[in-house]
Amino acid sequence: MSNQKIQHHEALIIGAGFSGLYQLYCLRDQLNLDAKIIEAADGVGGTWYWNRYPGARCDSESHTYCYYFNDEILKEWKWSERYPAQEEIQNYLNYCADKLSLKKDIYFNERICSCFWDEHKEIWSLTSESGKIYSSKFLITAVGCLSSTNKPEISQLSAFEGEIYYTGEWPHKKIEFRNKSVAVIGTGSSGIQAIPVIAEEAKQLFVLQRTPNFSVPARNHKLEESFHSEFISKIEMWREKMFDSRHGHPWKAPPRKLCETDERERSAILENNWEKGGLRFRESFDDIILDEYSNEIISEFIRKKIYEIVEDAETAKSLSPVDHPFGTKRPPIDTNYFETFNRNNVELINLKNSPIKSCDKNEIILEDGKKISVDILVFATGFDAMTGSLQKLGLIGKNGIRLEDFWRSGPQTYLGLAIPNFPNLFTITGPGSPSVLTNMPRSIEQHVDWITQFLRYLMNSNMTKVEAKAIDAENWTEYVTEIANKTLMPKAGHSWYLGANIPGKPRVFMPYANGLNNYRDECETVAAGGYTGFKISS
Ligand code: NA7
Repeated sequence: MSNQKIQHHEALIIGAGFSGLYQLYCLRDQLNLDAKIIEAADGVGGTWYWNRYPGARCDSESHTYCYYFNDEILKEWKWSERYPAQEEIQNYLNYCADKLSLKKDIYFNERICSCFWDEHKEIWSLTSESGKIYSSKFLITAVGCLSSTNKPEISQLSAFEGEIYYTGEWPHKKIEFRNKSVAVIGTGSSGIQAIPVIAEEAKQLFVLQRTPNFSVPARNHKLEESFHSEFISKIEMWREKMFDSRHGHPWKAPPRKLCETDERERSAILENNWEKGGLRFRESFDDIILDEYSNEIISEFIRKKIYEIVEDAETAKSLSPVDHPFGTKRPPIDTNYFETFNRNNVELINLKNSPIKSCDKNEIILEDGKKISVDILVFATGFDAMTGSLQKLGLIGKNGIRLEDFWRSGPQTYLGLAIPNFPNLFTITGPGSPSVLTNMPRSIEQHVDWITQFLRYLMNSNMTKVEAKAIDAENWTEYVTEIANKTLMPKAGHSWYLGANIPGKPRVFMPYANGLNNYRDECETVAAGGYTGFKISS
């Protein structure tokens, strides 16, 4: 029996990104709980700590991609660009953590690999990879939805003698692409951001594309000095607009259907919004994700843009998505992505024609025998999204039930916030909540506020134990699927929303697709009813 010291706290939070930092602030400064964060990295930032690849940038607009719980922070921090780059977000989160004195309550460099519910003591017992043991009454996961890197198996990858990087775990140093031949595998958001930047430096860039993706120009730009003063004079307006929307962005699709709008008018609207750029383009009409005909028109609009931008017709064809409706996979926004394929040092390799077969010491070998000689291999191959990071925590609940077993046929949650058999555990932006379909800080604040309010309720009523009821979680999970099936979202058969990018992962549409505004109302109804769907005891 080890006599190792156990660090016990009233609440533990895993992860020091947007969600963990705000949750710590609420528990410590609002509820006066003894709460700590445990964080694998040596600094705060979460997703923005790890994703430092060239071109990494947020696709929400900066003045919306930040905390709204504290007006002083909103007033003090001035964003420099329409879309913040990774470094600026990382600096922002450091500034917030310092301002709120959060770092002193974070255990850094500690990666949790096992979380065990001790039924006898009614506490969570956590073990880190370094062997330290922590325990707490309440456990809150703030591990992010896109933080477990997908590292596809490629035959003979270990024989490759060049440099290998993963966008989701980018090294904390400048990577030199000059005079190098580089291959980027993957054309999701990360690849689409990294490719134009790497192309400017590398001697030769090969883009290895399995599935072409729709992308809309971001139209990023520096923000004028006057932007900030105007913005802070209307904080309440921005806040209301975001919380009242489906996506947590401060705009809404107007109540008009593409399929009912005549051709001239709809082209004018689409052209105008294409020029505005970014995620607003998708909100041109309110039936894009609901109506196949409308979606096909907007999809075709983007395909035409690709043909206009890309000079080589064969390349344009390969870059044009035809296998999924626009917006049913997370829609990237870009700076010069399609233009990059007009450069002499960039070559598109269509893996649909010939997949990767293997590697040798300085080459990637395709099934058709083609050999691509490279110095650097960049995997922009995404994440085991939404469930991967939770499962890596080694969660074991009541009666020894393991999370990976309980979720063998797909994640079961109640509101995306709690899991039956896992008492006193809350999952910020868990599967079954709007999360990745929204502007994340808005979903995070809604979840953290709700959890904080629930813990306050428990404390006020002298209750110490809470668990989601199995039947309510089953119903919620079915409901999440039903909602998704009313949209075109499940039609992107290979998307990570469905878990289809990870071999063997069950295909279940994981995020709640009925809008953050409606979701928030549903959570409020649960709270107002005395937390229906939960077993609460002392
Ligand atoms: P994504 O969107 O999952 O994109 C991953 C890309 O990698 C995508 O093009 C995949 O092709 C490709 N991929 C994955 N595995 C392979 C293999 N084995 N071979 C070839 N190509 C592969 O991840 P991102 O990091 O770009 O973006 C995720 C989110 O992070 C994004 O929405 C932002 O919010 C930040 P596929 O489409 O599966 O054929």
